[in-house]
Amino acid sequence: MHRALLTLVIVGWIAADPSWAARHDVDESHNPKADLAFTHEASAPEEPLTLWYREPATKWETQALPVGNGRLAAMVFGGVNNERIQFNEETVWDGVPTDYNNPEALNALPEVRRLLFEGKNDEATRLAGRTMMGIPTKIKSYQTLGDLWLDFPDTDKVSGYRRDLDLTTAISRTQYTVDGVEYTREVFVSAPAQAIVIHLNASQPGKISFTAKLAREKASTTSASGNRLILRGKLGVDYEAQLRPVVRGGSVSSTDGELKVTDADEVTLLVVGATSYNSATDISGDATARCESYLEAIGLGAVSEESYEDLRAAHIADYQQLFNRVLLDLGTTDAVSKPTDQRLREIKKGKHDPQFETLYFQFGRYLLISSSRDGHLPANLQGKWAQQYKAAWNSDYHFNINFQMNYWPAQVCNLSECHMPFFDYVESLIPFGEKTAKVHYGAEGWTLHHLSDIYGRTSPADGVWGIWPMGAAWASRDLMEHYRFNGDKEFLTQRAYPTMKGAAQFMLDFLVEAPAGTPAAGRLVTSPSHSPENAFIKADGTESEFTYGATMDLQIVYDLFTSLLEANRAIDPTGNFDKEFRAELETALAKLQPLQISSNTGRLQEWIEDYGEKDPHHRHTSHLFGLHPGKQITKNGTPELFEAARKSLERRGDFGKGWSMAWKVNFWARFHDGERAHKLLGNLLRKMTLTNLFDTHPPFQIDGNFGGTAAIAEMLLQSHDDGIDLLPALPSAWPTGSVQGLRARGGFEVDIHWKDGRLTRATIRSLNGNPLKVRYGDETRKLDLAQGDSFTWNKK
Ligand code: FUC
Repeated sequence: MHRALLTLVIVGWIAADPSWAARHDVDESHNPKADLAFTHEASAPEEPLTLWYREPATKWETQALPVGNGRLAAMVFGGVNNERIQFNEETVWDGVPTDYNNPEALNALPEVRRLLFEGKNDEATRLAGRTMMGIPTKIKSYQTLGDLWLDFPDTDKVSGYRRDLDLTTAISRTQYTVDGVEYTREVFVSAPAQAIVIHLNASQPGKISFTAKLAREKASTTSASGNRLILRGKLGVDYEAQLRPVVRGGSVSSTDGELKVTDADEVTLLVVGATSYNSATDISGDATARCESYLEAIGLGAVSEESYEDLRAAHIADYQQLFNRVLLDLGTTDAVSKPTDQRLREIKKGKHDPQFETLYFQFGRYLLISSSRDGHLPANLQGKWAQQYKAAWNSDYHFNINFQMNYWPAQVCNLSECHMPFFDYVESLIPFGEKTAKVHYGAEGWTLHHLSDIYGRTSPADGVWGIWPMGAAWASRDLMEHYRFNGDKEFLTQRAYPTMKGAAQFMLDFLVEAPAGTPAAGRLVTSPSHSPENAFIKADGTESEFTYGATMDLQIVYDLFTSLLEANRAIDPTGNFDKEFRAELETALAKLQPLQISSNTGRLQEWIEDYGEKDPHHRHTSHLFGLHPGKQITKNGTPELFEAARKSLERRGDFGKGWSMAWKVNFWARFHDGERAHKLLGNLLRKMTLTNLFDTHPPFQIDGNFGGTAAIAEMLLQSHDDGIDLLPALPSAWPTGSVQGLRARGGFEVDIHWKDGRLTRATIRSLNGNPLKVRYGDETRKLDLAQGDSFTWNKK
């Protein structure tokens, strides 16, 4: 019966638009014509930092290539008879501004705590599930804005086909020959022009003909006005996309919402998009006016080759001022001349291809620049690339690892500007988090739980595992990291300190003294608590995930409070700044429950009690937060905890979801174990990387890309442990190479060259004039460097 109904619906929909539906599948099986044979003879692009393929993409998730400018994003398929370019705008997000708080929560809190301390975890879970969740429990999804479809005259004779994505220019290119005419299509998303730019060219005049259509399966209308195509609709926000063609030669006309270009010499299509979203509480903007103003600002009148070249040059200049800052060379083999999908297949079979690791690293930097630009929203679970209406985990912001992992490469990979959207977004949540702190916990300061959207969600979501009020404390550490890397005192005073202080005020109220009879009696602990999103087995054999004082919480609190003390001293070394609050932090730190090493296993305990493990290989390795991204556990500072943490990591194993594996590479780098780090990096590439180099959870989730990129940097340079470590985890797979332009805490830019597995030369430029302490193996150098000066360590 369901099937019959579905058929009727589909038939009805096709009947409404027979021409379009007949030509296009709306799902990702938009195959190039079956009879189109690809000859696979195209040669490699000159630029080795290029992803390239000898057939068009047929699958959005695994094959299409991402382009973006931080606000707009697009996935390019590179079809010959028809092209699909799916696109997003960052605020096309279902839902409306909502007060998500639950006024019942606070009443239940004392009882939930009592039950947890008495070991009645099940009862606590049931009560908290009924009373402490935000309302509604779920958020809605980030969504696609639409598709641009281009239909070309059918051909079955194509040669020299290649599609690629050049990471040095952020341009995706499709090229092929039909009947002796060479066609070239370039797609990029310009930040200066705030538009998706599609340029079609041919080697002979008058050879470009196609129809273009904007489409969105759900909730939209499409129309043509003049020669402009318009797609319009409403979720909570109004959304709109407009396409304007700029054509040289031939003719252009529009009918039935389709644009027809005939016998043109050259065409540029400009696609802009916007919504009515202004802020988490205001969605009253004018999407149409925004689209029009974007197009007007571009101002291409009659089009000449020059005007496209100007747009292109402005885009490249804008992109390269970020991308060109870091160069990496891990060695090159013959594999570099092969298509990217073939290389990945060979890597899966065990082939060593170090340039592919460089490509993966630079792809991560590319993705961050393309999905996170100053003035816009930060990168979500899929960056900004989503073709769905209900994306996996709503393509939201997950604060119990995923969102923070997106930003791990930002500072060290010299993209500090791309970190700004994270800070802006986190700060925008403070007023909502203050309300949640009051309503749910009766606490001062601000808090947020394991996920959020663009409508100010800070209360617990999804299920009881969402009652994890640690998000603000963890996220605000990124602002401190920005200060550590850049030394910007104004940022520290005006932004980092107040954001962290608010998170700490909440924590000071939220922490409770564990009662007599519990293992932490008299100590401060969090309650309720989770070790995201793991469960445990108690001595009586019962299972739970809900407890008090999970190790990760204690580490996050330690990290936040010690960061605030560091910030306090940096703001005023004489000790006169915010004295009373500093004293409160010091008192609380002294009373905080310390980390526990299991007397049974020698491992760092994940829980306050030495519970049994429900899932020893669980994807989250939350209790090692203090090792990475935190710095509570270090080789020299806490050797016993360091050893215990290593045992915990061994126990978790060498596999995991994409992001989980990427985190483990970072952990092994912090253990200075280059071989193990490289082995897991290999696992990430072999098991969790799609042919377009997207990370997969599965499905596609971008955190693993960013975590993997950060991990490669972490293997070459670390700066969290009182000084700079050069090549702390260099694997034998990268015997000779160099990296230039990485950034280190303290305000340094670092170039490193190595040969036969040994450092040959490092140059460290001081950006802030801070004293330099740099280590290589057992050797340490300490120097005073003035701002702008550099130190070169020659070890030939
Ligand atoms: C966390 C993880 C899942 C997934 C989701 C987006 O909840 O546990 O594996 O990555 O975030």
